[in-house]
Amino acid sequence: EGEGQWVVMATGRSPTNIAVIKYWGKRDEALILPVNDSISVTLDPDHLSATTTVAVSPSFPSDRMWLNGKEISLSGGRFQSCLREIRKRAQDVEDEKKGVKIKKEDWEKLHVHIASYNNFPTAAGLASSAAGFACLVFTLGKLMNVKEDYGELSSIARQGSGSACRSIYGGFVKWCMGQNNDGSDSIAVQLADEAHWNDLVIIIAVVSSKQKETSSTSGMRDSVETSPLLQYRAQTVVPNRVLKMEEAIKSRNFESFARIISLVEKWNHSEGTPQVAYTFDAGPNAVLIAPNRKNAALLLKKLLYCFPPQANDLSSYMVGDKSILSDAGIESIE
Ligand code: 2P0
Repeated sequence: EGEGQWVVMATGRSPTNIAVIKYWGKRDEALILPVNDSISVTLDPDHLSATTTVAVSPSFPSDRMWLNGKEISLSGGRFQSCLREIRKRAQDVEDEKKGVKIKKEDWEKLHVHIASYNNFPTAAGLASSAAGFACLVFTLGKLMNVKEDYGELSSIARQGSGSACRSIYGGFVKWCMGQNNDGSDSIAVQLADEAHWNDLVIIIAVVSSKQKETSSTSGMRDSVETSPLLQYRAQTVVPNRVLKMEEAIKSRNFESFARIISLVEKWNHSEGTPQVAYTFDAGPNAVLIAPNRKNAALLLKKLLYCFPPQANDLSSYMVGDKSILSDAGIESIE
């Protein structure tokens, strides 16, 4: 092998996350700074995640990226921000097996190839940008031996897509909106890790896998420009709910958790206490949260009875842990 023929690689995986206090509206579009704090649950990486491999070699003449096997353009400002911010923090790298030494200052001249796959349908509109940008930043950081902590990595991922900053951590995560104009304090922090409340079961009812008509970015812009309610939500409603939600997560109080994000009305009313919670993002697909496997199995039975998946219909149910199906006496959803 002649000099210049080597390739060094790193691979990472990041799950998507579902907000229980939503991020909606930006105060700075370029830096992606939000108008309110948000809180989310990061999903199990086995089911809804992005896996990204990044490679560097002196034989690459430019940065390139493939998403699910198809080449995509890296020219957008969001990709460029993430690449620039990670490159700036790159350190010396030594791969002894390959006999390769990359000096910190070499990273500016070296180019990367990025290959990313989602293990869920990208078109289903299930926060694929959150998993994708978190994974891109995390994996580039690994390749370039970046030493910054997760808080700093989250603020770089944020510049790819706001919700991506929350996917840097597992478990329950809060994105603090921050006060500074440069975004330095607009970072995500972990409220509780994935083991803290692992009885919770999340079921996603995929009602449509069509690309949504309004992107989150432009929906937020319209809301900021035209809605007199948005400011009220950000300044008055959310701060209070964030405190209540943090408390509910800390004490694993499902009743309080479910009340904040609303109820699956009929069932919950008939039982007197919340059995299941639900939430929607910027699309038609429902995210249902059960406090335990028993309620998750009951919920699945009710869903399949009322909304049976039809042949040639895209509706289906995404359940992380398939053994819940057998608990419910269901052989398979398809
Ligand atoms: C959230 N959503 O908190 C909210 C709830 C959708 C509804 O964050 O413009 O793709 O890339 O920062 O992160 C989706 O918006 O928007 C989102 P950008 P993003 O999860």
